Amino acid sequence: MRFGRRSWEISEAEVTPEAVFLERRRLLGFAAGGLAAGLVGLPRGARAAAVEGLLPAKANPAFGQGDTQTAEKAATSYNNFYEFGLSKNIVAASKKLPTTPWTITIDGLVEKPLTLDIDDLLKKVSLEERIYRHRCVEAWSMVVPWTGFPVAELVKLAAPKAEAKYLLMESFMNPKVAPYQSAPQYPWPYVEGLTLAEARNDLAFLAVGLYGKPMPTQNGAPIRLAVPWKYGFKSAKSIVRFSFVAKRPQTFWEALGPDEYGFWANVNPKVAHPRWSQANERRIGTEEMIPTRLFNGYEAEVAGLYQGLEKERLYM
Ligand SMILES: Nc1nc2c(c(=O)[nH]1)N[C@H]1C(S)=C(S)[C@@H](COP(=O)(O)O)O[C@H]1N2
Ligand SMILES: [Mo]
Repeated sequence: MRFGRRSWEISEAEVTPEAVFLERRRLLGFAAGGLAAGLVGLPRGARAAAVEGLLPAKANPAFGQGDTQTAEKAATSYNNFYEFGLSKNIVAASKKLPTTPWTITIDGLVEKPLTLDIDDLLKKVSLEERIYRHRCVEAWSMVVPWTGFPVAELVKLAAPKAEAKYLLMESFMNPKVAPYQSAPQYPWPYVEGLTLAEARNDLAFLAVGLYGKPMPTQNGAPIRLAVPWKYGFKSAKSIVRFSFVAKRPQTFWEALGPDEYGFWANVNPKVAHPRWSQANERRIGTEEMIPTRLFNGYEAEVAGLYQGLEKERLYM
């Protein structure tokens, strides 16, 4: 039980008729757009995210040709974000996460450790739009336009030392707004990781927008990973820390169920999950069933990363 005022609640002094009206609208879930969701509920002094001024970004035609995009409504209302609940319907709960300002730490075995606001990070990279497939380990999938920049750009900014072999990514920790983070049975915060070779692969992407708009909170605002050749749980949402480390990090899902969710988690229709087949997938929105492809169809881009690693559990 907590008795103090939560950071996202408005104080007595701020209770003007407009604020009451907007707060009620927000609680009823009406004003998903700018005004109520963007202003009410944020700590005093919060500002609009700089990403808005950078959108829409130029589409990169090298990615996403030939795929039918998933309807925006489906991709932004059917989500996995377990900090906010175990159902797919976490949109309203996730909106309680304040995402401006948002501080990012880049640390570990690097020449240039950095702590900076996401707005300042965005000044150091260039944004583009890429259409990627996304395949959840639960056998549903989608095709969406992310706006962001390659993870390789962040690696370059950090200048990792020779001893750095992995990039660890950590999601936010804020049990006051994310109810499931108070449940002791989960190893929060959500942690994921890539080898540095994977992180430098051009496909590995840090997304700050979706469908040409700032990233919706439920999809991982303000910044989330998109590694489309891997099962969806690798793509950590709402990242606050990038840490360059020598040892393979233990991830959230490995800590929970090492026999079911491995570190590599590359998509492979021939390697079943212990409890279900991975041969086919359901496209959300259309509910079409289609065959799953090796590396989610990105074999040409990423297969080379795994040469010599055939003895590892690459596909779990
Ligand atoms: N922090 C965090 N990141 C996360 C998750 C999560 O629960 N918490 N779920 C993962 C899973 S299982 C999937 S399939 C994708 C879902 O992303 P989407 O909701 O944008 O489709 O986010 C991944 N990233
Ligand atoms: Mo997933």
